[in-house]
Amino acid sequence: LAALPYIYECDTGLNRYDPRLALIKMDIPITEARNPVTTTIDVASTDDIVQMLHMCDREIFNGWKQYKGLFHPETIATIRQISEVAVDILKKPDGMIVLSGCGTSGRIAFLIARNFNEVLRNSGREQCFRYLIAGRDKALFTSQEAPEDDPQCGIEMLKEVTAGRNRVLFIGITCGLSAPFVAGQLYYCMENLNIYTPVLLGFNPSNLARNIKIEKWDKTFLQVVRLMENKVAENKAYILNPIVGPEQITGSSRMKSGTATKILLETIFVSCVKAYENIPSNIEAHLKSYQDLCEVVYKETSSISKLVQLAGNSLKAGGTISYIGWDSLGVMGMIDASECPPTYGASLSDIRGFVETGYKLLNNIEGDLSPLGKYYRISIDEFQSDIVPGLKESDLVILLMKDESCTVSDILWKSTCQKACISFYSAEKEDRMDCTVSIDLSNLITEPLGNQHYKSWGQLYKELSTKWILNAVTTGAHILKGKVYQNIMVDLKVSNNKLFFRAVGIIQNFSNLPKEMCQEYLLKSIYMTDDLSDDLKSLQVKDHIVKATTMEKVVPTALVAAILKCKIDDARKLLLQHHVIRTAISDIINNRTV
Ligand code: F1P
Repeated sequence: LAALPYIYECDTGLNRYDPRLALIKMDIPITEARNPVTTTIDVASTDDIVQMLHMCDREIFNGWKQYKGLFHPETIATIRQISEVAVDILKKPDGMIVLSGCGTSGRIAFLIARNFNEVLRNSGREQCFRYLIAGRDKALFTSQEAPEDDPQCGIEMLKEVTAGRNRVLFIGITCGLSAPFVAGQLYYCMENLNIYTPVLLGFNPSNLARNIKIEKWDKTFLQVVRLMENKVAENKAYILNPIVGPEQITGSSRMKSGTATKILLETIFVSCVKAYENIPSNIEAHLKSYQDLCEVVYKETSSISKLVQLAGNSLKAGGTISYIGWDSLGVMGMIDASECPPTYGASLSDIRGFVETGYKLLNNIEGDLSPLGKYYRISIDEFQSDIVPGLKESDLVILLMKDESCTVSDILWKSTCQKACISFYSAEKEDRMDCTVSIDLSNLITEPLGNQHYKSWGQLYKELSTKWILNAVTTGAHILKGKVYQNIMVDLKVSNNKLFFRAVGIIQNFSNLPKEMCQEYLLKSIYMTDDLSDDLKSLQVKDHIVKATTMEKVVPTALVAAILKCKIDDARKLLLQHHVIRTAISDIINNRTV
């Protein structure tokens, strides 16, 4: 195993493992690199899993190698400048702030827009925040990754939401500096600088932005970044890209990058709202409060790891995990749950999030989506009617309680399922719970956050604490279920362009075959054939994605076939003999046979 490449080649096509370095080389995007801290996370104890997650989360604040981090003066100056633009927008009657992204980035955009609109509403001002997410509101709950690859779709949605506005701050979030949906929007903003101030928010150095052809477009993401850099020099655009280090599970940008997105956007807008009210703000101190929060949360490592164990037991036994959350903590649960199918190939029922009053609380653009089907029924009442009666001993329900007022009906208590809670108040530990993670925020030193309208600020810290804990729950549970090999999720869904090339990189990493051959194995697995016709080979990546999205175990099958140089059908049969992907892959790699 020691001889295995430390990194895998990603779609820049440049990086090759050099055993003498045994380090992540410069030309791999940081968000796609492997984190040395977690290479043995797949065989670690639950305590160690949580500790590794903690060490990696610390890198968000401590920085990564020689790169510019969160506390770098340049980062702080850019936050301040963007915040000033936002203040200017708040003062304009026709101003608008648009936060846009794909997958997790779009969901965080939604969360922030929702929260800050609430702050504006509470102080009697116009709610000028809007969110855009590729795939629209359905993508808030279920991954809709194909529209992520469509720059034109991004542009149309941006035009639609900003129609009639004369002053727009646009923040395009793409952790990997890679999403075509956002690239199109940034480009459109640059073409219309009289109205838009574009901001690119992500976590790679600019030169590592994706430089792969975007289908149906004539630019790569890197080219858009280069154009932006010219505008940055004229103060007409901003690039906010501190480096927070590689993800705990390779490429899983929902984790550290998602956290850093939330921190940065909140810092910008807390500072903006305060400046609007003439309250001075200290950006560095605000960032520091999140760093302290990280320690407060992980102080509870032993109870978090107990929760991870419960969640792992449930998934291993074929049970489900349900998050029941009050206020925006419910949104955090919903976000965490929605990421499991694309990240871990989980089913839609494996992990679900339910939110207090459902859509009424979400305040999403398209309103009530429950007619779309059972996975869109998200209120606590719907949980009680649809889910509780069928709960079994192997199922786990986690309550995300913001304060003492949170209660669930007695039917849940009568159920034989496992029950856990995350709470932020110092109530007696609920003795009906199988596990309680209690986070004490009372000693957290936060910057004075201004007048009474901001009493909800404390909620921001509760949200982030919840994100950290739930990310640990679902990451840890899937590791325990054997979905992760070393620190690579080998059973990912090939549901967009980035993931297609990530899959090719994974196959190359473990088979040491040339990239073209690895791509062929992936296609063979997608089309379940050993003979790829010229017609199939000539299709575009987007066509392969459409086919692959609906399929199971595409990457493991291709990987096994590539390692053993066997037929696709034989690879499938070999995998069927193993319940656990991790042991299948590790047996095959170690023995080159099973
Ligand atoms: C967007 C994203 C991720 C998701 C998956 C596919 O990434 O949807 O949120 O987990 O990796 O891509 P990005 O544009 O923020 O890099």
